[in-house]
Amino acid sequence: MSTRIVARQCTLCEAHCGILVTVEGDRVARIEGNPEDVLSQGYICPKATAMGGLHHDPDRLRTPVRRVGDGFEPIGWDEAFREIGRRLRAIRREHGPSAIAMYLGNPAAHSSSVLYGALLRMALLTRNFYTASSIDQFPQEFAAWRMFGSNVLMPIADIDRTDRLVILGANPAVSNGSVTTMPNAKQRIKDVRGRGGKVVVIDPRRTETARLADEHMAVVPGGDVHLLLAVLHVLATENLCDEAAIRRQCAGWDELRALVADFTPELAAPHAGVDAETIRRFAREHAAARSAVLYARIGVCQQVTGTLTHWLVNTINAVTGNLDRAGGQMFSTPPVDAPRVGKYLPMAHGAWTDRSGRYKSFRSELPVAALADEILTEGEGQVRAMITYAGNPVLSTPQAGRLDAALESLDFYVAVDMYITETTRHADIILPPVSPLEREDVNLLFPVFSVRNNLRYDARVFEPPADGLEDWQILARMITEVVPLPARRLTSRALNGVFERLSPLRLGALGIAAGPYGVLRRGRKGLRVKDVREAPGGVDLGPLRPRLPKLIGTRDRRVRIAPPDFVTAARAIVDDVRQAPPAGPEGYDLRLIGRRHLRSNNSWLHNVPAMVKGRDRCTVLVHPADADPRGLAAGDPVTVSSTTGSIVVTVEISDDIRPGTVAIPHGWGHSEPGVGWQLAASLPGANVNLLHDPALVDPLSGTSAVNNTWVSVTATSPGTQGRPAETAAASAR
Ligand SMILES: Nc1nc2c(c(=O)[nH]1)N[C@H]1C(S)=C(S)[C@@H](COP(=O)(O)OP(=O)(O)OC[C@H]3O[C@@H](n4cnc5c(=O)[nH]c(N)nc54)[C@H](O)[C@@H]3O)O[C@H]1N2
Ligand SMILES: Nc1nc2c(c(=O)[nH]1)N[C@H]1C(S)=C(S)[C@@H](COP(=O)(O)OP(=O)(O)OC[C@H]3O[C@@H](n4cnc5c(=O)[nH]c(N)nc54)[C@H](O)[C@@H]3O)O[C@H]1N2
Ligand code: SF4
Ligand SMILES: [Mo]
Repeated sequence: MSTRIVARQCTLCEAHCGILVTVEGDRVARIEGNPEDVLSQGYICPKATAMGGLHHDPDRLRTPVRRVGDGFEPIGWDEAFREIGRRLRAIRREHGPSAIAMYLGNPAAHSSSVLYGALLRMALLTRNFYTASSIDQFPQEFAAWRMFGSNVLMPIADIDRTDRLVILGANPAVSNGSVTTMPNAKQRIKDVRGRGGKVVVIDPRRTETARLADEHMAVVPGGDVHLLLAVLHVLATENLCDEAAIRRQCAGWDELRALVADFTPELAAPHAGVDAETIRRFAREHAAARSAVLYARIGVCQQVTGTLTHWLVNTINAVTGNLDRAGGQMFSTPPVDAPRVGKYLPMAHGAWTDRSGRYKSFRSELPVAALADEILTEGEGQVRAMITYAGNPVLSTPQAGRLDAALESLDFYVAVDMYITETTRHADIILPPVSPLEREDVNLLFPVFSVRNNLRYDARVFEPPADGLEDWQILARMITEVVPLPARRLTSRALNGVFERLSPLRLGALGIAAGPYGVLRRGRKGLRVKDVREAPGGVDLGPLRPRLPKLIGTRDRRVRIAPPDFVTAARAIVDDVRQAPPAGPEGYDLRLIGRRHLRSNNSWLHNVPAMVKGRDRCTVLVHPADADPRGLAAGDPVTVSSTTGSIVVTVEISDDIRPGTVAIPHGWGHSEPGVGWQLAASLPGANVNLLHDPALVDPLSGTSAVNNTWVSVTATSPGTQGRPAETAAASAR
């Protein structure tokens, strides 16, 4: 049996760790870390082996399928594309372009095929475009856009050089970093302390990351905004800021100082759940550090205060002189210089809204919270057809249990996915791409957010099957089907011919050639795709370098630290601070937040045996002080209810979680009829998004505030475990 080893990356999460895949015959025998990888240096997490599990998974679709009755039957590619074109064009003719909605999910961003996803979105000319970003990093993009003039300019925490790392609402010891690509985050965090620095984690749960830190501050969910406003108060009133940096870089200091003038730690404490003395000490220590950086991620994004919190994070970094300097918050210089061109992208917040007028478009898309309504609400502008690409919104977005019915009601639904999931089971046609190990790629997105500038390469481990298509090829064919073409029979073939020559890899090579390291700038010494192909660990392009003020998209090239709409929204918080913190609706006395597990990745690794062996993962974590009065014992099935819905899961008791708060992971609840992932369907767990009210969003960015749900937890009778209980909203609406 022949044995070979192929170097590439694991593309499951943003870390994109370098892996060495040992292939024996036609099977993956082993996946190990690649010690030569310039960013991950041999590190992998337990999920890496899932790359093999996915490839060999018998439940993974290998051919397009068409719905017949309650099941699916194989169908040829040409027939599938013809049918898709015919149906989508007819719907557009009759109801207009916005009758076709598109949803783009997280794994799309992990291959360059996403470029074709963006092109398809443009070809559709629909207002109904949705992505997972509006339950993820939208607040970060929104804050970056208003402060730096471009949504691409989400600053990166320079954690490899900082003397003080403060992490809010992120658990990189498990997630390995997001919007700051940092493979082996655990070691990088330990290294901060190893070189004499300090690490502070602000999180309602004593997380795996908090355990690595010097200090853990168990903030109340959503209390970060109070905490940070009070920190700013101390920094401003005790003259602890870097005035020279503020004069050089920022605009709005006077407004900001006025805003926080009376916002004392004593007033903030009951809202933040952190005592005043700790807040004062935190601010002083932060200002005294040689370099210091606040790094915040989705824990605070998924809050009604998501954008405000990210604004305050960036602002504190700026006013303490830690923006655009080593050890602070920085911007990358990636091979395709997205940070430089980002400011030319149209953001046009509110260019259109959903039909209710509640959700504004941002970045040319609508918040996903509007999706079920846009399909179900009858009348002018109703969505009649849907395309999903690499997403599982039935499990990953709050829709009050209505998205199943909504998808089922569509005239036509086509999914680009390799599994029959809770979402794609409603499709008329499913188009599966080849497995990740069958594609060749150079990912140009994550170097934009990496802790070091780099370029890395994904080699094919297996040749794709003769009739296999990559995502971009599938999407290109769909573009051909939906763009208006004269003499379609003749011209569509010509257009396909053009697309086939424009693989994302080729387009990427052009981008690299024109980029800061490329042959067009550096001549013959410039970086080419060929160079990374020949460097099995990729190419290191050095540490992050200062890039301001040039990069900034604001007119005077200054950082807006007091955007008027942010100040107005914060003013309301300041004005209300003397009132008692809000309580939940009658009968709901616990706050629900999310949680991620090292062997799980959102909704879609649960069919790989090595990822789900061992204990039930979809448990509700409850503090003993909350479990005891409710008579809950570890391992009991319990009913978790909100005003929106209710589910049954197993209880886990731990003092790692802040009293009054409970945590449940998302992406579970696979036992719906008709799903194709057999192993996943056999597992316990329920869909936590049935509990979250879709109407609860960050009012600035429209991001779903899923870390802000009031719930009750009650003992339940055994035997109902793992099944969604009755969904209140499904009957109420
Ligand atoms: N309550 C709650 N909800 C959350 C979150 C939370 O913390 N709490 N987190 C949110 C976040 S951060 C995210 S990113 C979203 C994720 O939400 P989604 O992106 O909607 O869903 P995923 O679970 O990532 O599902 C990915 C789908 O893509 C398919 N897929 C995988 N690889 C490929 C590929 O290469 N090509 C194609 N065509 N398909 C592929 C998989 O089979 C799967 O069906 O969930 C969000 N939802
Ligand atoms: N193993 C694994 N890795 C992953 C993923 C996965 O599903 N599994 N998903 C990937 C994806 S798509 C993403 S976007 C990233 C996300 O990466 P992270 O942002 O690191 O995500 P989480 O692990 O959900 O961490 C969020 C933290 O916020 C805390 N939190 C909740 N509410 C609040 C609050 O109000 N304030 C504060 N301060 N903290 C709060 C939670 O307790 C939790 O510890 O992870 C990626 N990596
Ligand atoms: S951290 Fe794990 S899942 Fe993420 S890229 Fe690295 S090995 Fe893959
Ligand atoms: Mo995400």
